[in-house]
Amino acid sequence: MKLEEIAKKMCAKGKGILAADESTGTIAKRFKSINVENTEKNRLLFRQTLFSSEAMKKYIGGVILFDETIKQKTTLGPSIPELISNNNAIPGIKVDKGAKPLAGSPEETVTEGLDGLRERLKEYYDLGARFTKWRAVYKIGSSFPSIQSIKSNAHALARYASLVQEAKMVPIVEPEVLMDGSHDIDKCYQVTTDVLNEVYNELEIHKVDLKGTVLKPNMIIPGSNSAQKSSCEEIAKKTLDCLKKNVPGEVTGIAFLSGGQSEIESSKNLNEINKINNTNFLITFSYGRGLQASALKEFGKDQKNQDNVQKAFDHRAKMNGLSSRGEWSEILEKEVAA
Ligand code: 5MM
Repeated sequence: MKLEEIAKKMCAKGKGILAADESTGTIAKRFKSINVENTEKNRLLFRQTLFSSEAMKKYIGGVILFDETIKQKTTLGPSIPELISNNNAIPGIKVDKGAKPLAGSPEETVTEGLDGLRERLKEYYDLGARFTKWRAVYKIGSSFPSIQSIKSNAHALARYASLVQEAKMVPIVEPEVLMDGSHDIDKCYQVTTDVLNEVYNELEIHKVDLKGTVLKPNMIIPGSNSAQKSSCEEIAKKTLDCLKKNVPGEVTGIAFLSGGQSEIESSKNLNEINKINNTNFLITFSYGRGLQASALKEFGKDQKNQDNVQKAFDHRAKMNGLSSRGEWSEILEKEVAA
């Protein structure tokens, strides 16, 4: 498949991406919150339960995996990437090695993982991956993000994306401006503008074909400790405006991260964005917490009750599928949940 076709399939109307690429440390935190032991067996059980649910075929275009997961064989027979492909979704892989302190500005981070990436990409392609993800993280503060952080992360994202296309996979480019802080929505807009400009400047220098990429950005929202509360209409308007002004029109898909918003907030905001989307971008979700929080709770109650875990996941995936069409409503949210 051509890269553009892969990107279109990942973000097809009514579908989105499941971010299940929590590294061992992050999944440890998630499991601790539900009192589940962080063992390889439990990680496999939780993830294969999600990947074999009804929602996969209908609402999920792609799944982002972690290195351990893409190499696992399920207890159902197929390998994890086979299980995902059998459900008509595309397996993808997180290839960065995490955000590390940035020398010269150690309170900020730069994402590492370029060394040996060409070789790792070949291995992941052979395991069935057809897209990848790299996440850069920017924090907002009185003197953050620094120019150094904006430039170094954009450069790494572009070198990553270029290598991924060489390996015939679609790069998800994820520049995440964190929600942490007491900044207002306009500060988020301004920082996201600066970040996106530098990212697309570097992608152009590194000859990345934008049609074969998916952007995974944050929405434009006030900081999580801000006194300001914005309506979903304002969030949608400012987010779409920021994307229209700063993302080149050739980009095929835009799949948001949930970034610490609640499940309902992230569905509601995505829905509002799609209601007013007058661009050619396929706009959808690439949620981790926004898709898994309720399913994780059910898993905490009883790891053997796969039906309840799948029911919770199916519901969230369906709600976000509706949001990707601008067809979600609070009535539907309650009706289906009941
Ligand atoms: C699922 O979490 C991903 C992995 O995080 P770590 O590398 O820190 O373990 C994360 O990159 C995720 O894909 C994005 O941040 C979006 O997830 P949310 O939960 O914000 O939708």
